[in-house]
Amino acid sequence: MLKPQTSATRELVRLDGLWRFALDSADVPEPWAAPLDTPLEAPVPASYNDLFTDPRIREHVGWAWYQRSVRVPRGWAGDRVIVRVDAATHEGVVYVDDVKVAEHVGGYLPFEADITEHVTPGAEFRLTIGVDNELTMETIPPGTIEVAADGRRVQRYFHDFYNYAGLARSVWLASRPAVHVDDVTVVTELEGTTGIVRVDTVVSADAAVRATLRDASGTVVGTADGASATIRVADATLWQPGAAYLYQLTLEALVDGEVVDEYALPVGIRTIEVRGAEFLINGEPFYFTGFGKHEDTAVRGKGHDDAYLVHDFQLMDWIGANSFRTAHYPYAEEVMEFADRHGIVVIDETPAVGLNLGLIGGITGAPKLATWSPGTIGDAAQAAHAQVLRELVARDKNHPSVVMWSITNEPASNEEGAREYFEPLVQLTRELDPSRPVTFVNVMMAPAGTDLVADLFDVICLNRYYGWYVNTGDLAAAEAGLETELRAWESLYGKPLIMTEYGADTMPGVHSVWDQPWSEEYQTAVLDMFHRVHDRVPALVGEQVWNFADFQTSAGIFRVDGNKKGVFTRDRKPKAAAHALRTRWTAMRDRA
Ligand code: GCB
Repeated sequence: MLKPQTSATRELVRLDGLWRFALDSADVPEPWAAPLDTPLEAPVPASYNDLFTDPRIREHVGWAWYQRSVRVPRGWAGDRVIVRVDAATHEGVVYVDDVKVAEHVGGYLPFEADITEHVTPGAEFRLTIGVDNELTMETIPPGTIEVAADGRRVQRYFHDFYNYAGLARSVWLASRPAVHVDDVTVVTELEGTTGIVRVDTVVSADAAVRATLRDASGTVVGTADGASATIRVADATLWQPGAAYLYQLTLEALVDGEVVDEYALPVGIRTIEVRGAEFLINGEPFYFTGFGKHEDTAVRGKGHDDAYLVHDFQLMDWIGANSFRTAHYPYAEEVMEFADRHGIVVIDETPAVGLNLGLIGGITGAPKLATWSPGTIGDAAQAAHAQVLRELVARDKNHPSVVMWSITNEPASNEEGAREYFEPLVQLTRELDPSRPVTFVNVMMAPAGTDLVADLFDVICLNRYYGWYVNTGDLAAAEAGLETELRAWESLYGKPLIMTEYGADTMPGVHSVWDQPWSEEYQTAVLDMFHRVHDRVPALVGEQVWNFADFQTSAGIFRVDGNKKGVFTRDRKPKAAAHALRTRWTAMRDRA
């Protein structure tokens, strides 16, 4: 599904702003059937949880309703009218007046509906969107719902970030010609200095296709006719980490020689290859520096915000980072486009986090459950996981910034059943996109030798907490343990390794001359210890600190108003470690 845009043949109205808002209630069985009778208004985009002071809203489990009226521009007569929801967490349903027009499961990927038959150009309609935040053993990510003694439903989940819900990204009304460009896949290769741009276009009906590629100054550098086209660009300017260059591809659908639709998308010419234990971008070894991030800010929750987008990328540039992982779910498309334009490398992750019931059991002392079983993570979750992969690749396949798919974070890859669960999903990812490597993020409890799936992947990502969850406060033991482990991965697989999480919770303002956990000095010392080991292990091709910034989690005694492993605070102030990282990473950047 292509992102809606304005073009010579398309128009777009952003439906962001304040919507009427209400929790689901037995008193109003059909909230879409009339104007919502509610004192509450909620902004779109934003998670709803932290907006209101009422704890029943923050901890609500189930459906919530957003509603507003929308006028269809009168000039849209003759076109298709589309509603597009960039994300509804975790399940969404859309009504136009009394008619259900769309349903979608999965909280971090877009969906749309053609509503032409239900609306009139020039007239208003009532748009109602329901969002359901429930996580079960059949959803990705998974969760369980318990019923408390007082009858309240309580959502439990196995991942370490708050279960924010709502319409956290934009909602759009779009026009599109009846005969239109429906999809496009762009893959680039290099032959010497010539860029090869392969373009596969899908049109909605019988129409001819014309592709035109322009350079950044607008000069046409190539054209091609047909749904399957190849454009050769002599002396191509490459999309490089830290030096983005984007060509502009315009696709036209033609009927009887007349242009009926036009769709444009930026194209970065670059190659990705895994060779032995190296990760190559444009044939050059690439070393990832940066972070596992989150979409998380005060008040907005996971609500997308362009000011934070710009500021976060500024801070990543300041600190010398060249990459990040979209931990632990696909991010807003605005983020991906920004990375494309600014040359930031992205490991694009699905929301398959928390597929590890032993892990949570270990921490809470609750009985351990087998992760991969019919009653826990079984066929239904696997089907949901496959669907998320299809939708993620469909959405993000054309971003030059995306260099690799991460299909899951910290699954129970040491438990029986892991291989049966993952093998078809890796296969599916490769079929969906043969042009990018596939990785997964390995958890500390499944080291080399006990992990059952790592050989299926091109690159092995590791989250390790030596010096924090193990060897707490003992950095000498931590250093020895980390090096021994990395050497084992290196010799067993011979594949590139990336440290996708390492770090320590840190309260800004806590200081110590000793190795004291929670102090700013200790966070720096843990990172320094990892860096000494990273520099000694050749197969280690990247380091992404956990986390870019502090973020909110569910309530618990392991967290102090959220996870404090940020190098920046939640409001983006640097802790001492930020300065140390800046020294290391800017020096590495200057040497590259
Ligand atoms: C992890 C998880 C991440 C947590 C982190 C932590 O391994 O991947 O989601 O937030 O550890 O801080 O415990």
